[in-house]
Amino acid sequence: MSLLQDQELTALTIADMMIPSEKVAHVQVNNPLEHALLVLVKSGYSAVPVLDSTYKLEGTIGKTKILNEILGLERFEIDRLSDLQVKDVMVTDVPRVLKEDTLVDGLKALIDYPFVCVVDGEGYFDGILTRRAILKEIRKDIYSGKNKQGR
Ligand code: 4BW
Repeated sequence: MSLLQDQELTALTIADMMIPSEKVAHVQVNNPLEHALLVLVKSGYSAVPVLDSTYKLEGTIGKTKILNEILGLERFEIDRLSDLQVKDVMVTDVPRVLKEDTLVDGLKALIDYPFVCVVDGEGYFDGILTRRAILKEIRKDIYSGKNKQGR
């Protein structure tokens, strides 16, 4: 039985469930939009975090936002991919959680977003918490027998 299975679901922290920064695909604010689209297409993710050169979280960027930005009246204006930078298109108003926050804090944030960024007290990027990670913990709890009604 894993360490996490021994813990009460509500005792779990974000640190127990997050994907650490070194395993998260990301782009930087000054990257050309073309690079961001390449990262998104190659990784297969719909959206990824945007960081500055010191690894501080700046926002997120997604495929739909990029494609909308380069969509002209009748066609995609591909040249705009090299004219624009990530900072021109990214979303900055994104929720953040801390490693020490609880599963419930993460759950609340993930109702409206597929992933939420984890930062430290100074805003440096630590990783992401995904819906998949939370759902896996809830499934584990249901099948562990602690919550027999859920069977
Ligand atoms: O490459 C993939 N591998 C696996 N194992 N699953 C994937 C992959 N790409 C997509 N998925 C699945 C996951 O269940 O599709 C869901 C939606 O993907 P998304 O949003 O629309 O690209 C995935 O759900 P999730 O694991 O809960 O992840 C939620 C969102 O978190 C993803 C993506 O925007 C972001 N994300 C997840 N892992 C990431 C990441 N961003 C950067 N780097 C990572 N390692």
